[in-house]
Amino acid sequence: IKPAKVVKEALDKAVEKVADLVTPPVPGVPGSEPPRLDPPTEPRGPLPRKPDQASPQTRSATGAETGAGHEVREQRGEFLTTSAGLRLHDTDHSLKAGERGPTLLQDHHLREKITHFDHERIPERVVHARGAGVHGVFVGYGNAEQVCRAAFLKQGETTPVFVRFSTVVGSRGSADTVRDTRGFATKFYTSEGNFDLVGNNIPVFFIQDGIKFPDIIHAAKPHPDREIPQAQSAHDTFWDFVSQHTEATHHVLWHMSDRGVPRSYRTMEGFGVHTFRLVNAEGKTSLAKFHWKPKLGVHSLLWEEAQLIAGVDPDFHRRDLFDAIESGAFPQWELGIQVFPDTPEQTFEGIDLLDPTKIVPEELAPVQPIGMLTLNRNTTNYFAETEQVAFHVGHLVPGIDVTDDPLLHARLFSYIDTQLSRLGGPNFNQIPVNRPHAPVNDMLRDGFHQHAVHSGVAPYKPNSLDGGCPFTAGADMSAYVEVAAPVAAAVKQRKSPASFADHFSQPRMFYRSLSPLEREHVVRAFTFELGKCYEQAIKERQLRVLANVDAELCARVAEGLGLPAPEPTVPVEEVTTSPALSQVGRVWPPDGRMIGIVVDADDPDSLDGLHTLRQTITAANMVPLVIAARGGALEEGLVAQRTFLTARSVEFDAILLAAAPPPAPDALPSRDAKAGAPAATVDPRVVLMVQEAYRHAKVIGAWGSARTALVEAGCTPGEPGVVVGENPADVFARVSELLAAHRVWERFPVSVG
Ligand code: HDE
Repeated sequence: IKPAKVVKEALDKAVEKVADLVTPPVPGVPGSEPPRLDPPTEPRGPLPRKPDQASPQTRSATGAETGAGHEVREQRGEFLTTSAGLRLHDTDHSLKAGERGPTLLQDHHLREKITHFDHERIPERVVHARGAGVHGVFVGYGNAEQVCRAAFLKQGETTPVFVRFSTVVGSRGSADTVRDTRGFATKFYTSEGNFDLVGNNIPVFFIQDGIKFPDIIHAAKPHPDREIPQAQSAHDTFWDFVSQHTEATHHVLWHMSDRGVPRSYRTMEGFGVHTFRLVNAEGKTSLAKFHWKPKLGVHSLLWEEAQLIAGVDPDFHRRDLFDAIESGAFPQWELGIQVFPDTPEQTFEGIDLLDPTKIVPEELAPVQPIGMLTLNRNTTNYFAETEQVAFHVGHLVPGIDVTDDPLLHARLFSYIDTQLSRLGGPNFNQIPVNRPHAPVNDMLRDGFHQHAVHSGVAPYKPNSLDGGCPFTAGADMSAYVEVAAPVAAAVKQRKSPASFADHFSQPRMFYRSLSPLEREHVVRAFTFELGKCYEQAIKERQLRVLANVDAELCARVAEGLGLPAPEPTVPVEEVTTSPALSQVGRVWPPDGRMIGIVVDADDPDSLDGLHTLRQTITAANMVPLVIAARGGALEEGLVAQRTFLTARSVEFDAILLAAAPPPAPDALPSRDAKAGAPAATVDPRVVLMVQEAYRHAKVIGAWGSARTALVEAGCTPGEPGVVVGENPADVFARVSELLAAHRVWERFPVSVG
């Protein structure tokens, strides 16, 4: 038996052992379910897995599903050891001269433990520091073969992926729901090598040329003198920059729209932003833009909700993603492409395809779905996977090539460079989460954190000593061959093409394509952000930019700031709108929504029908959460997962009232009580929950005596989105229908349009 075989067998056994440990219990199978000591107080009960999304487990058995051969370190070995494998006798007391010290320098375990701890942190990403990563699979539909030869797009081809969502500006510990662009980076571990699609949830970018990236980021990051504000664009330096750098205007419009505050990572679109060049098996090229379309629809928070959540649950998006996957409600996106002919001009309908501040409206070039992404496994270790994953726009596969977009070219440099300091050297592709699943046979050698023990003597080409190995592959053997795209004979210069000069018509198209209600949100966002600036000159300059976008937008923001609205400096021409840019007014599946159910722990009548209601909600792929004055078991099989102290309306998409619970002793005094008005009959925290849900245009349902709580909160039973009925089933049926629109938009003074 070869030693390598023994090691492999031992490793396989270890992996099996881990798999046993993480295999989820099978309800009803004796011995499979762990013994329960107390009624579960899990935040969310598991949702049934959808048949077409079945996965044996939510976490990968090998710890990271990161390719073959890496070691999984269990926390379960028999004895605690040092990193050199020495069994430890005591890890709580340092070695001292006598009980009272001093401590002896010879204590190797103390020094190793502390030294390692001292170096646990690595530099956070300079941008996109705050993120959440998960594993999944991508299945190609096959239809892309006409334009792209990439193997992972072939019909039925299943490719493991790792996706990391992120905010851009904030530090690693910042809140999830701040107004910001979101990163949507996908690593496809394809059979031909890794392909990284490093995109955002906004289809355009602040700058047209990568050389400006440090400028926009320095402007958006906290002020260098006192390092505030954290994870915000509402401050002077950001607006100072974008008000002078008008190519940012289109991105800024998206940033100020509802896209800047997504409801969930699961309800975000994703965009590759740049135009890529695709090549099919015959060598024919096309230009294309990548899109991710969420199956759950595109939904956002309201700004007030986003601000509340940043305090109530700063991990809101991260938790939402993790919980959804843990409970088997696997989020899905379709990958789509807009395809354009690869003409010498590289324009489409007059739009320069190399300008990353422009989109091509879907009405002009429909997004054609080419595959499905399903995220179905959470990480086992945040640091090992999410923190150490290294994406790179240069990780391409045969069939996908770059264009000359000057923003993309700077990125091609940046993404390796940044890992050298972030991940400590050039061998970051050997970190498990980054390892390709395709065989690697490079001639890169040595360097910090080298994991491979390379054999052979000739890591160079040509060589004869290693038999000339390895050989280069032909284009017909999945080798990557750059497209022989012509490069214009030109003089060297620091200049942008004239076709990059129009900075206002697309922002105008975006703004005017939104419903009145979404436009209202844009107006308020600008007014809020500029209202946080100290410098009058910056506000005035940004108003001059807005005047060139849309007179109404400019006038309304100016009014909010108490400043005069300036005249435009360019002709403000009519534009054709793109209805696909609006995210309201459509019907979406209500899957994954959080339904809060308020009960009275001391009133058994309020628990009537709740078992069935919870099952109905779960069967509809939504998540029921019972809220009571106190936690724990309410009756056999029914547990309060939230209390009036731990729940806040912003966590839920709809609130159901099964009771109007009286004020509990730990409730804060209400204003009414102070004013000497008749004592409140409903717990003030429930009243606040209903009032907030109402203000945030959420559906509210009540049955039986619970209607009192509605009335006490000032809601009129029967008005839009305030559903009353005799029993939970009828009320929930109506609530569920209304959730398809995401919110009760009629409740706002401005309509959806
Ligand atoms: Fe990035 N970007 N970027 N970026 N970017 C990084 O790479 C950079 C740009 C995006 O989850 C960094 O590994 C430059 C556009 C995402 O790990 C860094 C320029 C788009 C992520 C970097 C851009 C993105 C990054 C920081 C202008 C949307 C997070 C850490 C030329 C299409 C990836 C790292 C993750 C991360 C540089 C512009 C998306 C410094 C120089 C445009 C989603 O290399």
